[in-house]
Order: sequence, then structure tokens, then C-alpha cells
Amino acid sequence: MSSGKGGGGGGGGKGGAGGGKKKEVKKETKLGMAYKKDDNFGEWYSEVVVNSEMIEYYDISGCYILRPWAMEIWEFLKEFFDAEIKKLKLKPYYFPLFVTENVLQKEKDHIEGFAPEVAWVTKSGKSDLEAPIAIRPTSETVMYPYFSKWIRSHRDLPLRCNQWCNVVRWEFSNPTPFIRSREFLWQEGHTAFATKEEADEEVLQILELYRKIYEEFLAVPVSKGRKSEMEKFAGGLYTTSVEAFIPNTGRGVQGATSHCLGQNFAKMFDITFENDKGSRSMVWQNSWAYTTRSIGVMVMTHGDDKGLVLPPRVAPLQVIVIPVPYKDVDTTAIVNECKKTVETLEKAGIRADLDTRENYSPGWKYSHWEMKGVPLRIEIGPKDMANNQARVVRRDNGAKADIPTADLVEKVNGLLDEVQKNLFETAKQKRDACLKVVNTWDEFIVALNDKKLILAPWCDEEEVEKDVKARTKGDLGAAKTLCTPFEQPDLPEGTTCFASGKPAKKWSFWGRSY
Ligand code: 86X
Repeated sequence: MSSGKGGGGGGGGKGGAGGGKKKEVKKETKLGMAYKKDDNFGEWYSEVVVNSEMIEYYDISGCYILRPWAMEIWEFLKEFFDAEIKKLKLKPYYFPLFVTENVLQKEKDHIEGFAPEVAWVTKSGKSDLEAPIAIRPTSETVMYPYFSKWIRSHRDLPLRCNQWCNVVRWEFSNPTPFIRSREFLWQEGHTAFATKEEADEEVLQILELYRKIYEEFLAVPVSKGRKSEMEKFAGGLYTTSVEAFIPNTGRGVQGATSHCLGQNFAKMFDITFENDKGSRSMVWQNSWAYTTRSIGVMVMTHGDDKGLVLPPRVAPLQVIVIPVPYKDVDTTAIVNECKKTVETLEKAGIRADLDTRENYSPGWKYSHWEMKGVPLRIEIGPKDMANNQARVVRRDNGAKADIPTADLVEKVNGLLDEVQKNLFETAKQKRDACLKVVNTWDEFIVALNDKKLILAPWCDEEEVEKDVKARTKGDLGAAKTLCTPFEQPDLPEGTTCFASGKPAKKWSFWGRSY
């Protein structure tokens, strides 16, 4: 291992920066992964995110340093999503990080359950603040008083705000980089409309963008669907989500949510407009978000025993070029050929770089860039130079091909597309292989213990979901609904609920989740 993780959730165990150790001569260290994905998934995951240089552990549990290898991926997602929502007339905003207790409490009904997660600032220097100030866990209560002020007439609608920011939720259950951290990055969209129809339409437009982020950028298959009454955002009318599945742990993971808030917040915050008949109506609102969790889901989905595997569309580097010098052969000529190759690729819009470090062997570099998940590696040695070709190696399946220099750009572009497609198809096959349709409680329990993604006919009663939770609780956490997929199989007359035996109303996904 090139660098250990900083020791469990505690982080920073290695002393972090500036430890006055004696100067070490940098030499080749043993590279590679100590844990295998199928043997110890949790340790494997920590090792991948650290060794690939996405994450550095920090000395506050649940907080992580996001390094360029992670931030550049976030920037690609952000670039896509921001351009798409601007087409939908969303405007950028930035609201403050801090919120007074009074304002946060304004919405006490749904805050109540979350209260233990709110972080507070109580001092400046040594003196107590007059009143503690909360750090935003989400921005409804920060924003909506101003919605009330800004919205006067139907001409002020729709109001469509988006902000890119950090939020803090002081979670107590086991922190995991990207997946569950106490501070994370997200976008939060908050919109207000005159009619429910407009709000409904936007909920699905945004959900489709979330599907694209997962499926078309991160190559992670997701299901679109609606959350149960128990699992929806309590402050809203209904919640839709994209749900992913991690075969290794048999857990579902919520990828992003798009809520229709109905008029609940309009009531609470007095957000009304003068309608065209001259009287006042309450607005219809939505809110929606996706977070840096998406990066973690991608790592879990594609990573392997050699480390990270990146889909080309989000890879900070798509091609790494490595010179393969030979004894008694002119190294400079090889390095120059590598430089030329990188230039050619970059000119064609491909993200490429070369690794000319002299204190590392080609073999070490192969492992290093495999660990970092770069989709394609190009090796150039004397034989390749003589034949006017380059050896190209795929990260996703290890396939090798010798490609004539003249065809390189075209072939590399083709391979990048293939890798992107293959990662998605492979992930989809693996997920689909975990799908289990069950009809009875006994089948359900077998499938749950078998780490399956369960699709079951359900009566859609809250009491029954509560009961399923109670009957399945244990060390691994209880089973719950993930979502009711929009894509519904046939539900024949007379189908009964797997848990209650009552008439089934719908097919829903069930499982343990992150
Ligand atoms: C729910 C709802 C909603 C805007 C989204 O999912 C999309 C973007 N917000 C967020 N939620 C909370 O309201 C919440 C509130 C407090 Cl005080 C907290 F500590 C944690 C929370 N977590 C989630």
C-alpha cells in the first residue's frame, strides 16, 4: 500500500501533515490493494478511495478531504447539470451557511426528527454568542422567508433557485467517504409555481437529469420511482428518487431526490401570490438535490481488486501514456514519441497525460494508474516506435491492442465510448442478476439474506412497512422500501401483498439500504 487510510473513522491516525520525520529517500514502494472487493468490501472501499487519491482522511470523524481526483469528477457532473437546469430557467443563488434557531424551528414538524443532526456555533473566540447559530443541514428555512418576500404577484412566478454549496448533518451511524459524511457538497434546487401541474412536470424533468448523471456519466444503472409515505420527505407532498444497488453488500442506495412539496411550506412561510382574479393563492413548490454521494456509488459499482475504475466521461484523465524504455535503446526518442502522442490526443479533445517519472518502473506505473482507474493506458517502447504503433490497454477488461499511430485518435475515441458502454452494461447485468421477484414473506426473507434487490407486491400501507421494518431489524439494519418503480410489471387481479396478505396495489423495491 502506498498510503494507509487514517485509521477507521477517527482519521488522521498517521499524524497528517508536517510530522517531523527524517527525510525518506523516495523509492518504489509496494503498490496494490491489501483487500479484495469480494472478501472485505468495507475495507476495500476505504482503500480504493484513499489509494486512488480521491480522499484523504481528516482528524474529524465523518469529514474527508476531497482531492483533485474526486473534485474533477464533481466538476464534470456540475458542468452538465448546471447547463441543463439553466435551460430550464433556473437561476443561481447563494444563501448563507448560518441560520438562527428561531428560523430553523419555524418548520418544527419535520425538523424534530432531524434535530440531533444539527450542528451549532455557540462561540466567537472565548465569548458565547448571544444565541447559538445553526449550520444549514438543508436550506428550506433559510430560503423560504425570502420567497415570501419576493413573490407578490403571478408575474413573479415561477421562481426557480439553485445553489451549489456544502451542508452539514452530524450523523452518528458509521461514516463512509462520499456515501455518508458529516459535511457534503450538493446542489439544492428550490422552485415555486402558480400551479401543481407545472410543479409536477418539473419534478420529473429533474429526475430525468439525475438518471442521466448516474447512467450516462457515472455508468451506474438506477431505477426511477416514488418513495413510500414512510420514506418520503416528511415536509413534502411526494418524493421521487433514483435508486442504485450495490451487489456486494446487497444494499440499495438513494442516488438523488426530487420532491414536490405541495403547498405545505407555502402555508408555513406564507408564500402567496395575487392570482389573475385579484385574490391570493398559495404557491406550489419543489425541492431537489444530488450530492457527492454519487461519486461513492460510482466507486462501489465499478471498482475492482486493482482499485478504481473510472467511466471515461467523468475520468479526469482518460488516457495515460507510459514510455517503456529498454536497455541500450535511446530513451529520449521514446519519451519524445510519448509527448507527441499526448499532444495529438489532447488536440483531439481527449484528456491525456504522460508519466515520465524516472524513479518508477513501467510496471509500477501500470499499477499506479490502474489504481487510479484511468480508462486507457498507452505503452510505447522501441518495438512500437519501429512499427509506428502504440499498445493500448483497457482498464475495464484488460484487453490489449496494437494500434497504428495514424489511427490512434479515432481508435482511442472508439475505445473510450466502448469502455463507457461496457461499464454500464456490466453494472446493469450485475444488478439485474441480483433482482429477485418475491410473492411471499418466506421468499422475502430468503432473498433478503441472499443480498437480493427485492421486487414485491405490496398493499402500500404504512403500518405494513413499519411491521416489515420491525420484523427484519438486526445488526445489518432493517429492510424498507427503496421506491415504487415507475416501470411497473403486470399486477394480475388477486395478487396479494407479500407481507400482509391484503390485496396488492403495486410492485415496490425492498431491501436494506445505505
Ligand atoms: C430533508 C429535503 C430536501 C432540499 C431535499 O431532499 C432536497 C434539497 N431539501 C431534505 N432533510 C431535512 O430536511 C433535514 C433537516 C434537518 Cl434540520 C437536518 F438536520 C437534516 C435533514 N436531512 C434531510
